Amino acid sequence: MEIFKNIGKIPYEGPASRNPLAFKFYDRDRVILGKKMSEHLPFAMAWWHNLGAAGTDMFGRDTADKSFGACRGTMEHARAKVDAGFEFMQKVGVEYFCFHDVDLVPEADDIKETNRRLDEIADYIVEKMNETGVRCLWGTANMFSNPRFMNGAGSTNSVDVYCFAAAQIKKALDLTVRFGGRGYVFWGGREGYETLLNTDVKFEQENIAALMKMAVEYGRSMGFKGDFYIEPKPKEPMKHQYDFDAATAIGFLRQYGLDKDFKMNIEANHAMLAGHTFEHDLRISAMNGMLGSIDANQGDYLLGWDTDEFPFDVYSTTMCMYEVIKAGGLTGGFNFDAKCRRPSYTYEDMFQSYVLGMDSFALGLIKAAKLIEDGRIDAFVKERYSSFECELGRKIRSGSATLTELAERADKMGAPALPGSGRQEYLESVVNQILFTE
Ligand code: XLS
Ligand code: NI
Ligand code: NI
Repeated sequence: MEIFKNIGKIPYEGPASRNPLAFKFYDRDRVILGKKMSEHLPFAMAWWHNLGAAGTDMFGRDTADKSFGACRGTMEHARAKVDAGFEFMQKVGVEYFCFHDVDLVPEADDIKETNRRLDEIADYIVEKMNETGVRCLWGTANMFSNPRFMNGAGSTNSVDVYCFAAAQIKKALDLTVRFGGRGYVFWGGREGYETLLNTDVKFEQENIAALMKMAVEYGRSMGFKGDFYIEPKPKEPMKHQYDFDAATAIGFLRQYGLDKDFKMNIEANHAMLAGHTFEHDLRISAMNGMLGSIDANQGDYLLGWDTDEFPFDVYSTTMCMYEVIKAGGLTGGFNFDAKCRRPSYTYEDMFQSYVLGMDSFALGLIKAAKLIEDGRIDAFVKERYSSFECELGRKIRSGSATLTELAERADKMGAPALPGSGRQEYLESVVNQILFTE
């Protein structure tokens, strides 16, 4: 049964089109830097936002109807969401989806019953995947919504809750493997604290690492070849979360010997909450060989929380794609962890949001490729460090210089010359020139 009856397949019509339900920039087969746009940009639909979120906020109930013709909270509704999701992905041309366990079925009190429901829906999802060619980007377990996780999952003070979390991870990994997922995500939703007065930080971090280690062992034992991801976020829901940003998460992974199996899943809005730009966390991940996947959304500088808006800021998508291209692409993809605004409650808005998000990233890709081909930024950066291209510079770089020989050079030079202009304003004007000309 067709759910989005008045909406057909979203076509590419080009920059001059005024059709709201057509792509202006996302032309999936267009080749950029030797690869198709669709290969540069493996987009994914987030099950929870697109098929679940209905506009509720702290002050008001749902504005959108996401029942898809079924009674919510039933297995009939779970199936209707599968129907809606696959129809949506096909019409909008998105080839991947991401899910939490509890996005797929209503959760029962007893995990055995939840798991039975998950198996039932997984059969149906696999059927749809085979029919359509849609694939799974990553899966995860929701270990933050249920009251049992009020003190965290891996960081909980209750050994029973810790075991329950382990059981959920085990099942979510089973499903991810069954769906052929590229990755498995740990977003530490409540892995943090409200006050140090009641918290043993070391104990909690060690337990989180132990849980991750067990997940890796289990996943690898059953043939999961993909990446595990940490999705850093500094706060919300907790006041302080342990996976504060990419640098913190990478340090944690190295400390506990998890860095070979894990990469980062960087969310734009989370980077902003950590006081960083999106591209900062991408750069830190990439230079450590740990840029895995992206949660593609954007935040609002006037609001201090995770607003999960659809990407609109082309400066940001351009700088993102600049980092991604330079890193050689993602092993994961671009998951729209984003939701329509509360007053955007129609089916058409759901599609319109994806048109906006996909077009914003397509534009970002086109412009980032131009920045790289243009070469002025790269040339400037290279030149900026060129003073190290001397014998002593090479010794410093290779780690064989001594403090004494550097001091000898300083003794001979008098005052060093100023290190050269950073030319930020010039570089920004280059970006604008590329952004606003054909
Ligand atoms: C919440 C996170 C969440 C993860 C998956 O802020 O972004 O949606 O992506 O659990
Ligand atoms: Ni996310
Ligand atoms: Ni988020």
